[in-house]
Amino acid sequence: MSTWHGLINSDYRRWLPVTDSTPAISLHEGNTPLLPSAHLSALTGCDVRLKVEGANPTGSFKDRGMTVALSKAAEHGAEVVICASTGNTSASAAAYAARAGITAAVLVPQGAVALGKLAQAVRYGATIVEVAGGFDDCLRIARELADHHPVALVNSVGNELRLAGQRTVAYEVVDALGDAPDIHCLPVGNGGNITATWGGYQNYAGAGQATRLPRIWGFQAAGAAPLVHGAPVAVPETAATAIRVGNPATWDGAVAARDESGGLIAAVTDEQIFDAYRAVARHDGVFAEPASAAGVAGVIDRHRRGLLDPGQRIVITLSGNGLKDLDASLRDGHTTTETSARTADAARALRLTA
Ligand code: AN7
Repeated sequence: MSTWHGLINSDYRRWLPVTDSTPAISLHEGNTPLLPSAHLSALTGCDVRLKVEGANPTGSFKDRGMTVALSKAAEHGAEVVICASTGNTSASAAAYAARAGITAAVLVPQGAVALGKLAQAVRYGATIVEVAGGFDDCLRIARELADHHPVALVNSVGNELRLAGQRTVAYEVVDALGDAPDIHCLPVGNGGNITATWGGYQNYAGAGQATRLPRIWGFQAAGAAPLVHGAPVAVPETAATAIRVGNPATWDGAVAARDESGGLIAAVTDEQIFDAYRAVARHDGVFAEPASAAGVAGVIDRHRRGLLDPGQRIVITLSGNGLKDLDASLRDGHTTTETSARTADAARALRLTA
């Protein structure tokens, strides 16, 4: 049995911009499950697989890029890294910075970050600034700070290190399936991951590791869908806080991924996102955070509207772990039945007869 020691220590290392003098700052990220979904396959008549990115060390796909960004930051002797975040980037940056002995400064939108993500950043020892505004304001401030102070920006905007790391998801999918799928679906916020996922498939096909390229289907929340409208959204709104972004920094990359792959970027409502969030937990046993279910919502929506041909192989990225946002789960309704400390009462409450 071979053991896994993270992306930088794997065969994927040759795709990463690291050298012999780059220290490996790793939490053994990557190598995440690619699970068949019996439920979604039966529903759509397709072969649907779930790429469970919530299984990464800090619970999201961000770890793929952050291992590269912090390894390079450590190589260059950085003392402080900074990022803007809807939550997952801050948790990941904070963890990898802790491992590198670097200080992480994170800017998050006040009151609009799932508590689990904030708790991670706090526990990993990040310096946290809550900005009275949205993610777009956080990113503007982070960029200005990085321009004028000796701090390294680790947002994926123009950050080849982050994108190179995030491309590995496509390599893993191709290696698991033997070739690229017909369609790869994923949620879209700031546009970095759709850009990286497409870039990964392109790299692999270019190197002869895949014979074909997938269509990339990205999904934004309807209240935060600038790429669908073709214009920034001044006040983005969605309960899927991870993708509450009005002006994606990697706009051109996202549009190129859509157009070059013959794919699409479409909107799904919060209701559809939360329905999908419930469905993958209930039927597939995967607790993914709300935003990360946008790709599932999109597949279900396209199927219902007769826009999904059966017989295709579909991979859906579930980008983050449901444990990060317990409020979303409990707010969404839960069933508890109270009883006394007697076994017979519990049996009655559970409707167990005989
Ligand atoms: C679970 O943490 O942008 O389109 O600052 O956390 O690459 O932005 C998170 C984004 C999808 C969207 N799913 O990816 C951040 C941040 C989850 C996410 C996205 C995010 P991008």
